[in-house]
Amino acid sequence: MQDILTYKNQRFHSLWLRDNCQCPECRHENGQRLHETWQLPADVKIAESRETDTGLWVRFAEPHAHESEFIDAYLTEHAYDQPAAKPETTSLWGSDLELDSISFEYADVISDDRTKLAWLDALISHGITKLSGVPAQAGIILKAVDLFGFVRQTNYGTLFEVKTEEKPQNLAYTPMPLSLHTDNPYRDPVPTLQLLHCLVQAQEGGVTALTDGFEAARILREEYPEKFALLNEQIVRFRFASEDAELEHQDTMITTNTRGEIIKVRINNRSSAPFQVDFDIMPAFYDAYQTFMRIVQGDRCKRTLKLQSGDLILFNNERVLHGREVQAIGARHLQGCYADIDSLRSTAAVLRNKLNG
Ligand code: OGA
Ligand code: NM2
Ligand code: ZN
Ligand code: ZN
Repeated sequence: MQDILTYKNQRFHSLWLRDNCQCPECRHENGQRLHETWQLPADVKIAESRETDTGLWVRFAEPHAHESEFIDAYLTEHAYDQPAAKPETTSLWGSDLELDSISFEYADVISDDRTKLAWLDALISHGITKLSGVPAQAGIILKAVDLFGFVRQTNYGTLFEVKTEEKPQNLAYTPMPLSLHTDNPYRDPVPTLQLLHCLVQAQEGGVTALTDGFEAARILREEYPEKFALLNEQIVRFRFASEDAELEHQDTMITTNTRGEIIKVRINNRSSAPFQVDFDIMPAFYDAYQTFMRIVQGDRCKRTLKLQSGDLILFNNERVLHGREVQAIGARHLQGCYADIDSLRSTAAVLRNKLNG
């Protein structure tokens, strides 16, 4: 049995307090934990405690005697009894997405840290951003990645050229329309960010379509909970095969965490392998998938825009689906690459600390 200590109306367990001791024996100066949590006495008791000018002082009882001090802000920030509601960081959007809220000038982003942070924060909240005025030069896309992280190389290269090819290994390299999708669901792990930079726009067609997959999944869950459950539970396979690659991965189309929050969407018509759900479930599974795609492709969710030469979109590839509408007429050339969102979040956090002193 653990002791319970109440500090400013928040209860804390004795083991939690012992585990989070900040003394030099328990924490390296870099902040990393030195003791092994699994080796702490599960029944550690509190012998004595008092509120101090700065927070809380605790003395743990023999035979595990130890003293800890916690500053007030630490306990407030990490309280788990009645935790303060954390500000919502995800802004779901539909076809009414305000382009202003996600659009930035490249020149400002590279010269002004506040604009750069606003750009990264927009990616975190909306899952998509657009930069204008990115020089229409081959390879500049890698400079854009350098602003927040690292490129993720794949069998498509460090970066890939989205233009019509003679013998296209992927429908992306044709002028054909592409229904809304996330890239590379056949990979493990899936690249979490994608960038597309428009060098040359088609005379006609080649319009970009975007859907917030989290919003589409939210609508599916609200309107058809059983269909949501099928896409959330049934495992499907994605596959890509060419001369030099054979990639396969299986997972659900909509992934939730154990709290039921939608955290990943995986959709790619071109690369879906034959469904192999149970015989009795197959008809309902198709119905759920088709219903979800009607929501994804429908007027409530889908936002279209035509990228101009010098535009670059950066998006969360596990959240925002992208597509290409209408056969492209005339030369069109985009460059694309993948990257990962953990480094983007880190860059934003470091920048926020720097700017806020
Ligand atoms: C892709 C893709 C979009 C476009 O290459 O995967 O979605 O507008 N391209 O060409
Ligand atoms: N390309 C553009 O995930 C996919 O297969 C979409 C990816 C070929 C790198 C296309
Ligand atoms: Zn300690
Ligand atoms: Zn794509």
